[in-house]
Amino acid sequence: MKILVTGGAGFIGSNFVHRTLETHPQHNITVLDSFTYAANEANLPAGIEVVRQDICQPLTGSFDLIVHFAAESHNDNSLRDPLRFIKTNIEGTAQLLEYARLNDARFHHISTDEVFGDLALDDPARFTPSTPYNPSSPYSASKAASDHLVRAYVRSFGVQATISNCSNNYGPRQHPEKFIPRQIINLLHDEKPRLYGDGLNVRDWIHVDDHNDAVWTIIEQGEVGETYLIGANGERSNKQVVEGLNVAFDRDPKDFVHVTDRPGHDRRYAIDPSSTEALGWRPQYTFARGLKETIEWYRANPQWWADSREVAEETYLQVEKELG
Ligand code: NAD
Ligand code: TDX
Repeated sequence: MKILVTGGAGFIGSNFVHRTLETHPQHNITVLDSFTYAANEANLPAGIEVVRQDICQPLTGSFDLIVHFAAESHNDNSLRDPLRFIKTNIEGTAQLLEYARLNDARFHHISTDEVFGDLALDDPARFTPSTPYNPSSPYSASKAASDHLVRAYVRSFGVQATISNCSNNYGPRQHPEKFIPRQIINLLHDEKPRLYGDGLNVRDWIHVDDHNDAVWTIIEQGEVGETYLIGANGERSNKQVVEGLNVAFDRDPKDFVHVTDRPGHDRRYAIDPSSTEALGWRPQYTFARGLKETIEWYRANPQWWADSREVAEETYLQVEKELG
């Protein structure tokens, strides 16, 4: 197949490209990316074909399959500049769906568990494909809208599309603005991890390779028109994650600081992954192994994160001042 990977220079998309070269070398990959602040040239394997283009522009060329990762992906940014999220995540997805409609291309849409809103800490429920949508931030609302567009194109035009909603990813090549890399890099500088609010918010962590293997399972085994939820039974509070990181750096587990909370901060996400497990997929990573390898990756690649970390920390400083 000729595969177009949108957002292939970002975190999950680039890991998908690397993984696909290992596990599905028979396919031909093109990356489409507009190289926003979130992209990194060094994420791309040598020799890969790249189209530098905004997904809001009409797509040309001939592709059998589009795997659509490109998005504005950071909640904190969506609180400062929501319209950028509406444009890329909604209009950009619609533009790619038009290509799929007119060219009869298979489409896989990468989405997030955040479309379902949040759960209370003591709620026994987890998200399933039939959980009603209830997004909280401009980011998650724009992802929810993009999911609705995919379903509308399946129903109205017969586009051959599937959707996956995954929980929080971690692993190599994740931008230093995100929680786990930010704290690892703080610790590499002998600085304390920074927890929003009380630190009791829960995220359901999955290693990026497990996510991408699930995406391939859905592309190959999934039913067109269906939605699949991807998660690795990895619920942990942010405080637990930070304590584990401190231990990995031989520090006092309680040596972190609380900073002003994110406005509208979702309390808990939790995925019931049985829809994807029914296709035969299982996660391979334990959180302990994944975190250890991720720490080692950041330790070994300071040139990859030095510049983007500086910019991200300047922005965080500004946000902390604004939020008081
Ligand atoms: P990322 O921010 O690391 O990468 C996004 C990539 O998209 C970047 O390379 C960027 O340059 C590109 N991009 C952004 N706007 C573009 C535009 N208008 N045109 C072309 N390219 C553009 O994001 P990520 O964490 O890798 O997330 C990838 C996808 O996975 C997103 O759709 C996100 O909603 C979804 N997702 C992420 C997570 C997570 O934990 N990170 C979890 C579930 C789902
Ligand atoms: O410094 C921090 N301290 C902190 O406590 C940062 C950056 C974050 N946090 C908290 C906020 C969240 O509860 O950690 C948790 C994770 O934060 P993020 O890495 O910003 O991720 P989140 O907002 O949960 O969203 C992520 O998962 C779902 C991705 O960024 C989204 O793209 C994906 O859809």
